[in-house]
Amino acid sequence: MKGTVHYEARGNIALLSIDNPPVNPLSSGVRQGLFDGVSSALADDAIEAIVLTGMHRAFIAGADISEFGAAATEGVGLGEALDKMEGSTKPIIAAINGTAFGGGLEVALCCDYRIAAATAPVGLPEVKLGLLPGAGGTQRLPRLIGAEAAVQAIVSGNPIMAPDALTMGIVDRVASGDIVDDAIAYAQEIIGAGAATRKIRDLEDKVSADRGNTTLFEKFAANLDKTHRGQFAPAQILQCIEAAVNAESFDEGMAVERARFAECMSDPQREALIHIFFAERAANKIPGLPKDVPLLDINKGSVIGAGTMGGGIAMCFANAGIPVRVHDNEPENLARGINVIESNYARTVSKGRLTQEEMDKRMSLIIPTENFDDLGDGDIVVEAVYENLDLKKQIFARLDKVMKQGALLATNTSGLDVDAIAGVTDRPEFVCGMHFFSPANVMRLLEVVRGKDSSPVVLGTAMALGKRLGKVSVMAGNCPGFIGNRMLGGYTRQAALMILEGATPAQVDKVIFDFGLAMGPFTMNDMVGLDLGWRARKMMGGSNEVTARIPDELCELGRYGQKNGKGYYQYAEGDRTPRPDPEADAVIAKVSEDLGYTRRDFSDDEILKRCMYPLVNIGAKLLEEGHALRAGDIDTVYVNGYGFPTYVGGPMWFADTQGLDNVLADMERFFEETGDEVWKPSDLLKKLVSEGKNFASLDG
Ligand code: 3H9
Repeated sequence: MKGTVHYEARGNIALLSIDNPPVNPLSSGVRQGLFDGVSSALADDAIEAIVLTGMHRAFIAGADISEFGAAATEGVGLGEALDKMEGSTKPIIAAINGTAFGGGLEVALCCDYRIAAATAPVGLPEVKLGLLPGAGGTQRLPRLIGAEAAVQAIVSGNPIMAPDALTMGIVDRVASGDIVDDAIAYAQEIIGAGAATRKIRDLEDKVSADRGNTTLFEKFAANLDKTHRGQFAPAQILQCIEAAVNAESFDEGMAVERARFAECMSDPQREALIHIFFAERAANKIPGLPKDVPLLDINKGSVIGAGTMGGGIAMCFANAGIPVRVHDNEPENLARGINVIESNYARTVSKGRLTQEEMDKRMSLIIPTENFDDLGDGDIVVEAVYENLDLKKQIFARLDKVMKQGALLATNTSGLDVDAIAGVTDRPEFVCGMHFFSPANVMRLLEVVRGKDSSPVVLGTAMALGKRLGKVSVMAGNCPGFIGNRMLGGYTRQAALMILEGATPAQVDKVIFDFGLAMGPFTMNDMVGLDLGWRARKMMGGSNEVTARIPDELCELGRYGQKNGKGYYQYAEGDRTPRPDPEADAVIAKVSEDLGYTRRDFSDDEILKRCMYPLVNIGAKLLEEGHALRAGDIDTVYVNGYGFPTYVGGPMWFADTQGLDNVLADMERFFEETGDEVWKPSDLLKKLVSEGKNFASLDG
């Protein structure tokens, strides 16, 4: 069995300590240990109360996610262990030493009293895995804190820090000293006062106050489309909490929870979300990079470029408490960049998500400098100037002279050749790519790009720094566009071709929006500004690409996108809603005719495949070449950096769910119809199909 619970009699108190490192999920041995521990304590007349705590860094991280979908597990079930606890005639005190998430909090809710360390987060994050709390959480939490607060906590799945949990009534106390000592002292108080048990299932007043209040649930249901569009679990959660309020009895509510939990368990979204959970963690593990590789000490950072990217990256350092110098060769840009950072923080303060004191602290960590040489004492420098290889090479040649020995030299290029950049230095082993996504202070993804000479120390340091900055880091090989942007090229190109062939921007965008992305490619282009690409192409003497013709024509007519109210769509004054525009549609039809296309109708299914399957095929090529280490890494990139719906699991997972034989057949058909190289199926895809395997099988 996996994990255990240690039993220790401390006078009249039984101390149960959960031991399943690193985060104590409720694996078989833990469930069995809870059951046995409580049984032993009940059988011993000398024991008057039980204290339950976690060893290592968590109380309990929840059910053991790795057991989901596995064949029948050993030992007692969680329900049996919880029944044993709830049936205890001796009070049980949860000593929440660290994270109590999901089933972990549900265990604590089956205890009679709860005391938490001040730093411990509690919460029911099951929704993030496509699930709902299935061990009584949807029934007990509303009884403890009321239906409205319970809906907010369970539908958001967000962690609640112990002091807030105390205010909400989830815990009874916050420890001021050692959590176990304080819990034992608390237990003695409870014993002194008569050793009363206190079962949440018997609390009625909070839920009866809301009985018959349908507007409460209607209000939340109406909001789900905004907060959790396309997701299955949130509506199920509402039904469970409604049952907690309105069902005849606690047990009847539990039956609703069991039924809804089973529905979530068998929903494909659950599998996709758990795939992403493990993929994000696996991404940190780099084959050939020993876990104990000595890392560079990063105590001070330097950033070059005070534009949107540079400013956002500097904020990442400051947010993590790392002082950072920011340099821009234009003093006005530097001043503007610092102002933007300040107003970003000020906005967060005004929303109540940051204190003024914390903002001041972070601002004090960001040190602007007009002097390039000042950057030299950074343990790391991140170059974040615009995408121009020559410029980046010039900067790295200067950095090589200025940066202290042993510093990590990173480029934030979004797709240029890292080896060419490293090659201008005398220390290419200290160079790698660190590709942040815009806005860097918000987006979770970081692509760490491995140059041919990047040393394991440098790569390990960049990955670890990513974690410290709160990022999900993925290692990418050095190829044009790395993982994310290389794949994206295929997606945007197909979208552009389809509107030449007869689809409309609105139709393509609707298919992509309905699939779960925040917006389709044409709304996105209008938002970014069509003129950016148009000007860049002009500077290079124009483009022969057929896909450039429509945006170029639109720009020639002064249609730059949202910024001036018209692009692929038209926009009303002060409103960002894209509305189809006959003038733009006429431009599209004309260009399409000029280029000799015969316009035809597209089904939504074809549009989706034409947009998604290039991602899959290019992703497969990246795997084949070794530029992506795992299919899960690619999925991690797409859900964290490109707004791909997490509940679909990323493009490679999506392909698996479609059946790779079907995906291959469609690609072969598209190749035959268009001759476009992107449809030439990768060898890896063909091999997987011939072996009856899928992408997930590659990751083990
Ligand atoms: C649930 O509880 C359902 C119930 O309501 C109903 C049941 C009937 N299981 O993230 P880290 C592993 S659903 C198995 O790097 P951190 C993780 O894979 C669950 N393994 O550490 C990693 O393994 P490895 C509801 C788990 O300190 C290692 O632990 N609970 C689990 O940055 C370290 O993880 C959740 O959704 C698990 N539950 O963050 C909580 N959790 O080293 C999910 C972690 O081999 N977990 N592992 O890569 C988390 O949010 C974070 O892991 C946590 C620690 C905050 C706990």
